Amino acid sequence: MRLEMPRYMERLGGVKFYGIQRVLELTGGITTGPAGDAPGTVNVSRADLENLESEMAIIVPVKDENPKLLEGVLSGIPHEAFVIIVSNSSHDVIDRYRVETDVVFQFYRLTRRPFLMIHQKDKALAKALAEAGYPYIIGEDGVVRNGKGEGMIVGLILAKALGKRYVGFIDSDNYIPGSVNEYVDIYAAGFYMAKSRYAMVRLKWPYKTKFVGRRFYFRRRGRVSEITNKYMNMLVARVTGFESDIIQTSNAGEHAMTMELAERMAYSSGFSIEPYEVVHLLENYTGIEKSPPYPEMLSEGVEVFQVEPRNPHIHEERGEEHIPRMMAASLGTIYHSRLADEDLKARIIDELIARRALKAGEEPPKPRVMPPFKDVDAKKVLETLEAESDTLAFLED
Ligand SMILES: Nc1nc2c(ncn2[C@@H]2O[C@H](COP(=O)(O)OP(=O)(O)O)[C@@H](O)[C@H]2O)c(=O)[nH]1
Ligand SMILES: [Mg+2]
Repeated sequence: MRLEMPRYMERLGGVKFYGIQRVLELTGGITTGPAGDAPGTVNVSRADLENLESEMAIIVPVKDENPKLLEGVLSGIPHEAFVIIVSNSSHDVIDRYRVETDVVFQFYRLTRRPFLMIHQKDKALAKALAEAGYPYIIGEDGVVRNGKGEGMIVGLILAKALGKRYVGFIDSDNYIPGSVNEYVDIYAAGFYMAKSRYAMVRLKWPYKTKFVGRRFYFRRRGRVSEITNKYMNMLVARVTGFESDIIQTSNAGEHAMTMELAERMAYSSGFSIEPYEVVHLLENYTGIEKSPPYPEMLSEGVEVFQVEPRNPHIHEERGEEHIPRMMAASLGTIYHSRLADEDLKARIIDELIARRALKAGEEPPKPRVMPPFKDVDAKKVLETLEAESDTLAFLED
């Protein structure tokens, strides 16, 4: 895979944000000679991608998706990567989780792909997390709360239990297996470029593609993400004193981290998890915070790559109602940041009111922050699940 080298980089204390890099070739050919290392490009060989992917877990959050979509997503994940599915699908009318496990077992029979799969509401999961010292995602009813962020954290802890060095996320509602394939290769290419042990790769969809009338319409930007990026960059300006547009991936659901970074991050719930990751880095590792939670991240540095894939992003359409809620949750992470001043807060309120995502006199929701899982005994979580879970499906090679 050949990518553009980042054309610019902004260094904020310990955090390097690289500017958007586009994918130039999905397959970059030989990596030596004139075509191999053309100036301004990075060409990562198939073998290097596969090596990195063999140490990677891909976490797929699922909630009531069409099983055909899930099957397509599985088919797109490169063979070497280990698949972890965390499902919060309902089992009232039909047992959707059962249908999903059938899909995955059939896929295993035909491809021999190892996988691990669990239901978010499994009682043994909550018990295992509580015993291992991570009760933060358990709700009052004694099981893990609803939410995509909560599912992702479950996946991260299981990836740690399996000893994976890299973790990436792929949504289960993606219609294009080829784009899934490209996303995972991009994660690997990012880790190939990274110099720090603390690296993150975030994707910026080139287009949010919709079918309008009789043809596809390629919208250049998603609405929520464009607005979140605008205010995230204002938050950056509160750190540097300079406005910039360096951050282009605030809402990147498709993103990946080294485990060394993932286990040191704090997370927020539901759909605010992705923008909160950026806020957390800005608050703690840009030099403003004199005693950050993990000083080694400040001294070694954190690298954030932002890559634009070639494939369009076509996913399930959810209707308009959840957009204001997502926007309020996203901007809430910025609004409630300790870096936000009164001026920025006022602008966020105005924006949300104008977009009917907030009523006058209200504040956007405060993110519920969950601490790092670095000191959680992840292996113990998996052992408890293997002994007690009703929903765990786990097949190693
Ligand atoms: N495990 C889990 N996955 C979820 C939950 N809610 C949503 N998802 C999944 O998270 C992904 C993103 O959700 P989606 O509604 O497509 O969000 P959008 O694409 O950002 O609008 C999809 O794969 C969903 O199936 C949840 O509560 N738990
Ligand atoms: Mg989606």
